[in-house]
Amino acid sequence: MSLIASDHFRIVVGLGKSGMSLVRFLAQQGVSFAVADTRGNPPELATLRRDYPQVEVRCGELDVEFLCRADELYVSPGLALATPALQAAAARGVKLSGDIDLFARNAKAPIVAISGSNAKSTVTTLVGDMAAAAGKRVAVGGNLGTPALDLLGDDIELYVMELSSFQLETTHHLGAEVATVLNVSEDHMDRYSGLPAYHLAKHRIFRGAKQVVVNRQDALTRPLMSEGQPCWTFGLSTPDFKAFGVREENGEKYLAFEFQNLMPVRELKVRGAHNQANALAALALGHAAGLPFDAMLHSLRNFTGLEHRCQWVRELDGVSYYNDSKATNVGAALAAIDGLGMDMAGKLILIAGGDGKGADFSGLRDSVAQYCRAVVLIGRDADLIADALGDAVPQVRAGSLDEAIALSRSRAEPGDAVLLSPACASFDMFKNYEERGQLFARAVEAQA
Ligand code: UMA
Ligand code: ADP
Repeated sequence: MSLIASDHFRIVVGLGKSGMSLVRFLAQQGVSFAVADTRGNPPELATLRRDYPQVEVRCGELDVEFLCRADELYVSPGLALATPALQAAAARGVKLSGDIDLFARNAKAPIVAISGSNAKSTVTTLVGDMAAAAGKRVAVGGNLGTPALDLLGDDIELYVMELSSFQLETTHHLGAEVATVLNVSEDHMDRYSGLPAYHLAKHRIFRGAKQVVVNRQDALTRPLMSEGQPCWTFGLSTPDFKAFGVREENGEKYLAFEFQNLMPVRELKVRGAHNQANALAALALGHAAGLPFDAMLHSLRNFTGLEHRCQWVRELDGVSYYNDSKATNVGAALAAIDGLGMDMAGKLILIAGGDGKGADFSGLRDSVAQYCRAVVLIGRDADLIADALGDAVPQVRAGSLDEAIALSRSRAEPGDAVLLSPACASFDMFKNYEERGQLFARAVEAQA
């Protein structure tokens, strides 16, 4: 049974992946709706016209009168709620919501909800793997991969959802079994008025959550909790009650729960302290969702990491090359620089730059000074990064990724690592971060 009123009229605003999943869902429920998109030719227009020719579509500038014909607008995550036409419709009493609200109302199995500035995809994938290893029929998606509404199914036993701040902005109630904000650092400052607004959007994930998971090393991840609400924590420090962390015994480091060692850290295949934190977060979420430790540890031992996240590409002339193209903000790049640099101070050549989304790059300066031999800057915001780094290390500019690789190669010495970790979005030079990472890996592999 659908949990949406059928006598109301809706408009789906945005016709990308989320918009198309809304169209499929609403059509299946027999709800009357139309579609609008600010673009002249949105990505799913041809699919919509082919599969749902009867649905009215308005492309181009949003028409407030048209929007006000609806009781409720389902706004795609790519469209800012501050868009004047949306605000005008809201002022006239039209409700603004999104696909995650509808998903939450219609999901019959428990939801593990994961947000954060970084590590969402890694932790979501890990928890999904853990649930599958435990024999659960699990659906994994959201901001990562399959849109939420396309995951709904009567046979699903657990939903593991990556949720972005954009999706959470339109989410009024989620009711997750367990929810977390993994970490909070500046991102998407071209869309938010500042860190407080971004933080508020992320914390909507806790609405109606039965249990929460908190990062002990990041106070901004801690929600306001009701009395008695179970709270599990994770962090790299020694764990106490209801906590996951790292314990050291006889010179060996272990992932641990409370006072019990779970597995040696060295058995993880993913590198860097940030990935130990990610493994602990996944364990905390999985434990809260009722997954057994043996299945979770089996998944952790086999997890080799996701593409474009601190991924080793090859060794050339004694130099290792890493693709961290998914580092689209300062926090992610710092995790890679610190994570790799810890074992090789002064031996990193960092390739950074692109579309900075209004970020403040000064946070990079100390780590770059400590761990990098040189920095090669690319893309639109190269000057902003150069100014923020000052004279921390030698810098050079490159007009293309190929040139950046050539310049890095000429500066690297045996034992060094070249790290593409841009701290920026890719849209000024590439289709997306995947294309940037693939072109980097291919160019590195082609080097003779
Ligand atoms: N757009 C318009 N006019 C519109 C609607 C959208 O110009 O009327 C533009 C937006 O500015 C945006 C682009 O179209 O740049 C895509 O927006 P969309 O809302 O149509 O996107 P979808 O195809 O529905 O994809 C969205 C998520 N995209 C964004 O949040 C920008 C996808 O996350 C997600 O996988 C998908 O829903 C399914 O849930 C991608 C992403 O980049 C991976 N997310 C950001 C991130 O991870 O940093 C938040
Ligand atoms: P998201 O889905 O939140 O973007 P990903 O798992 O795709 O997260 O990783 C994005 C970037 O963040 C990658 O560059 C990765 O190396 C980096 N990263 C991974 N884990 C962490 C962490 N715990 N803290 C900060 N950065 C991280």
